[in-house]
Amino acid sequence: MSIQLPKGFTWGTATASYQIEGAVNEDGRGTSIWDTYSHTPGLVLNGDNGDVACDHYHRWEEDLDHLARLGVQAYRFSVAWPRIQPLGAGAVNQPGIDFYDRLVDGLLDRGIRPICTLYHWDLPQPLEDAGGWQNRETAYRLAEYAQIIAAALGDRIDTYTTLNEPWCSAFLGYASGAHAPGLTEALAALKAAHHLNLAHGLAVQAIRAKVPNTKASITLNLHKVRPASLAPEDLDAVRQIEAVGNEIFLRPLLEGCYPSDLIADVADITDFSFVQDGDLAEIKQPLDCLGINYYSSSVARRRPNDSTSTATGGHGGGSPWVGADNVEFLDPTGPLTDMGWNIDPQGFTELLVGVSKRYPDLELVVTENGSAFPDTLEADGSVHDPKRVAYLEWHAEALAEAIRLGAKITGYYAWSLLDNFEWSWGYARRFGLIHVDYGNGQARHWKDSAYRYQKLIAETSAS
Ligand code: IFM
Repeated sequence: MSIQLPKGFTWGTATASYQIEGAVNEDGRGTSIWDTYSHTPGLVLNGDNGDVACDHYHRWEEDLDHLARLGVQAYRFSVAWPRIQPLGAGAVNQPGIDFYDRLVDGLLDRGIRPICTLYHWDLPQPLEDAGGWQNRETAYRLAEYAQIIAAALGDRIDTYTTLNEPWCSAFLGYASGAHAPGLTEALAALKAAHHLNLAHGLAVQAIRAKVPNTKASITLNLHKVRPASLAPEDLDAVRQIEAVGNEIFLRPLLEGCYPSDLIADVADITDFSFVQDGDLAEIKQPLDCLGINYYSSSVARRRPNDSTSTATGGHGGGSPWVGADNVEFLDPTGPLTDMGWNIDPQGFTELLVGVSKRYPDLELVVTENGSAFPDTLEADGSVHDPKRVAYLEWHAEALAEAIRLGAKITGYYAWSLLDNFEWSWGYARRFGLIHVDYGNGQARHWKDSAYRYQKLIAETSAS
């Protein structure tokens, strides 16, 4: 495989606090909605939780050494809000700040640029008790927390990302119930989406007020959906999914409006009166780059009248596809990952090129891409993961193809540095380049895919 990338292209890996840190009761950390959710019997596979996870809180130096050995230029991590403000508001917990302070300095000492996500789903539980993302006030709390982090970490951070995948926070958290806090209410999810958008806009302003020259961003998991046929009703099914899956974020963030077709699709649920005067101006802040996470694609169609399909494109009790009850997803085809997701590098290229065509001045960064497969740790410490290696190579080629076709992409972050807590799938799904031996003190072992990524970075980063 030989790929061409622009000079200065950034290779990195990504992780998230609750998925790797553990140490949930240490140094004054408060409780998050994922502590509550994962400790509720029956919600997470095998009863797993993030109490220990990869024990990154104690092993962070070793993990940074792995990053250095991989040769990445940047590392995308998230800050656990409950470590910084255990109650989600007011008093700051200095030991929490100190942890990220050390982490950031540790990255810089190794020549790795820190990319900091403020919110990767671990909302302080007291904020959820007050309504969580359904409550407009939570947006203001995120801005306050953003200001604290910006003041503490300042210009040592290369890029601040306000939110990771707000679609998941809103629609898996409040509509399908597959994620914390586990609600299944369509209106709650729509309110949450708006308040997340507002939180982003307020947080960007708070960050820039403290660190004027830093880069500000947000990461979206944009859905690549194809129609089952060219029939108008199937094309409309795709439009519906894109409206509530993508446009509900892209349009307010980048164009300062909610799309009229989305408003019509959900008219039975809400009149959008939760959007207050001035909100859209707060939300539409100039972005230095847009993060895009991509794993797979799907095929949608108008649900036939006699359909008995329960395929909703999500998991959990309800459907995340608010306002799209008349849409169904076809079962994925071809080789699937351990998540049951298809493998569609061409969809990756198309998605990136499509967004770049719409927003030609906007820099794009692939903030997550990767695959889960079952792994075997051999007696000699090796892990042979040819499927993950192939997934990585295909998507690196697809990325290069998108750039060749004109997409303005400046970085790629492999998900994930380590095997970790895969939310409602617990530890039963492994996305890491590096194997974590949970039964054996969380020992780290490089998989073949880690060696492959190291080689790819070395080959494409040579000056
Ligand atoms: O593990 C998650 C991550 O937290 C957010 N993006 C998708 C990944 C794989 O499901």
